[in-house]
Amino acid sequence: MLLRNLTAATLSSEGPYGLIDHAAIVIEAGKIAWIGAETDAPHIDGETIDLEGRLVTPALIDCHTHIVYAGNRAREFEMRLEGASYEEIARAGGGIVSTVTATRSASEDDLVADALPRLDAMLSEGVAVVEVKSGYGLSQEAELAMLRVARRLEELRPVRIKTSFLAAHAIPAEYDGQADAYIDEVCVPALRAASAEQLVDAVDGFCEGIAFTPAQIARVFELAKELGLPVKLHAEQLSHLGGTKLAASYGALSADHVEYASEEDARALATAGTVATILPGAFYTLREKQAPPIESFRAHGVPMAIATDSNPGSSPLSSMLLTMNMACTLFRMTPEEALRGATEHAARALGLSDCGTIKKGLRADLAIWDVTHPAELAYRIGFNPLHARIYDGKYAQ
Ligand code: DI6
Ligand code: FE
Repeated sequence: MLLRNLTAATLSSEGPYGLIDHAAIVIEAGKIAWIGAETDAPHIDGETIDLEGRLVTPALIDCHTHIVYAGNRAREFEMRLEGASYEEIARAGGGIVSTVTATRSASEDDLVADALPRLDAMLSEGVAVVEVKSGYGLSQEAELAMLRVARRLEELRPVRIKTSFLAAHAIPAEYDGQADAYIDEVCVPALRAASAEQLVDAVDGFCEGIAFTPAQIARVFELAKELGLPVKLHAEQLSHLGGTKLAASYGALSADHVEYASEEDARALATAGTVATILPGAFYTLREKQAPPIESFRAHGVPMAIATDSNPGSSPLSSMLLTMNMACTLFRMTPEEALRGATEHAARALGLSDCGTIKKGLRADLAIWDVTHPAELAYRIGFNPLHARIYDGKYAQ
């Protein structure tokens, strides 16, 4: 298939956005076979499609989500508007733990049905890869169920799902005050079991005052290392506990949130080659004041990904386009950083090297937009200019 009469934001060639005007793309067997100026395009036997000047980018990647869960937390939203903080609600047994109760009592079929509309919202904005975390089960059985549901989503839609094991997300009521016992008796055996069932692509944790200490997370990461699984971490979201440095010391794929990360943390991420995943949806929802140190990340050359953090509590968001806008407006990232964060660097945050830019040999996962310049993607609010999505070399929706 030859796509012609388009502008390509390749993110891989020279100049801003790796832009190629009057471009063409040849797709063969699900891969980019050729990309360049249309005047140089090779002759092909297959179908030719005129894109009438539209913009083509790599398909978007949402590299941090919690879309598998039951119920919602609209009541908690009301409580926060009445003055309660996210942490107070969590300590009073609401928050994550209330979603755990709903998720444990749902069947796997129910969880699939609940997750699909959230996934479909993402796909409708040109997303081709979604990371999905466990973490609302908090028992071996319920964590494995969540991961099985995540895997099933991939069979039901044209999308790639990458799973992260996140049993170290919160302390369930039955282990109240016994975080160490929860790590040893639930997280560790559940990770062994989930890994044996091939349900785990990466291992995650929540390093925070209301969750787990760096020492507790390190025990989970040691097992991940033994099992040969990459790690990532919710770090420095609400306070500075040292999770970012811990993640970097394990060569993590990413450290996520990182609002309270320091200059030294930025240096550690750069040295380790760990991506900083920026999650403006949670910052916005919780009306946080501390913005992540974007300038330090820039100065030290830390690759920045952005993601929705789609979850029922701190980020009931399923729009990568709105996330791109928030990254610019709230954190002063540039529209080019936002687009790279939603593609190139998001791929890296998932350990994927076959997508995220438009380059010969990579997967033909593309988004075709009714815009003329890529900055328009981050600029509009609540408007979806997607014309079509190409997944695995085929038009998909
Ligand atoms: N940080 C988050 O933003 C989500 N999990 C986490 O560790 C919040 C999850 C929730 O509130 O349900
Ligand atoms: Fe999260």
